[in-house]
Amino acid sequence: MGVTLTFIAIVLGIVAVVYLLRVFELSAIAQGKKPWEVTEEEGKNQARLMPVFMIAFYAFFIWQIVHWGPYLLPESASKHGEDYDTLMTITMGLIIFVFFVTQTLLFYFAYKYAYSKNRRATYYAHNNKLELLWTGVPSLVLTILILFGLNTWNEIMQPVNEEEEHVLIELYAKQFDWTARYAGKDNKLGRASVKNIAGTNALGVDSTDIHANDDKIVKGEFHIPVGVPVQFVMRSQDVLHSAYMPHFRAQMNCVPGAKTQFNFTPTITTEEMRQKTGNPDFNYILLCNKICGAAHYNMQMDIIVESKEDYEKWLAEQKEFNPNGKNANNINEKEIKLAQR
Ligand SMILES: [Cu+2]
Repeated sequence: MGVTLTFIAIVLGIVAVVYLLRVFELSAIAQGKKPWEVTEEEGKNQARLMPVFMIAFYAFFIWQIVHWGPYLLPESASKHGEDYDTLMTITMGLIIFVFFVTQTLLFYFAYKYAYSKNRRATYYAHNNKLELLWTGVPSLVLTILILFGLNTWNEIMQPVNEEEEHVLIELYAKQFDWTARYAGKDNKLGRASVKNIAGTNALGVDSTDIHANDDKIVKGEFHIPVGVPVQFVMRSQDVLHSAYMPHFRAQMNCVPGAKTQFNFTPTITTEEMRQKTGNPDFNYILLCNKICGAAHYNMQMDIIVESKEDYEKWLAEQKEFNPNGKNANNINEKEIKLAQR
């Protein structure tokens, strides 16, 4: 009721203002004036307001940066994140520079060339040199930015070298939580399929695959070692999700029926980042960055970055998926026979 009354009051207020303006207009016409014509004095007043508005506009822009700046992400905690941030800084710097130049010109021209009875506009239809300049310069700058971006992208998306030491983790998404699966001693993830999902096996890991025996399934939080490349493989059970690890400048879609991947090398431990940010409760986080349903906001997992020794100690405490390797051998023999054919 209150909302309806407020709405009616606002509408009536607008109607009242419109009629009031109409009354002024009609009374001006009755006095022989032409209210739709802009006088030179009115034009000059508008022109004088231009620099005032420009300064207020710039002040607001700078205030926004200072006010919201502290809410931005802290420095990148992954190797590739530094290149990513450099690209971002250069792009933003360029945009802000162009913003100041073009807006200043815009306001200056509006001020300088306010209407004057004694001045006529020059008819100036075309200038090839100018056209070339303002097409050529932005094209060149954009081409350099795009090439720089493509190069950075290619480097980021390069999969981990299999020969080198690395950690292999599967991030499994479903409405509405994450599960991490470590590849275990053999550093190979066991096969998995939706057909195997049953009871406690929410990830559908194939217990007949020998590589699945030593896989370790972790919920709530997962750990990664500092300075070691981590290869992530993403899967989804139901809808599109997106694995988003903002502090590592990492994001990848999780697509039902397909595997996607992303890798990065963490460079700052959780403890170090707590000191850097001055926040003793700081935690790296894995979020879902696709609105995937009602409890999407709740889909997150903490990430702990620690020394290799601490990481290995933690991993050793986690349970293996199939410690006795009950059914595993059969399939292995079958696989060997298939391979021999
Ligand atoms: Cu989700």
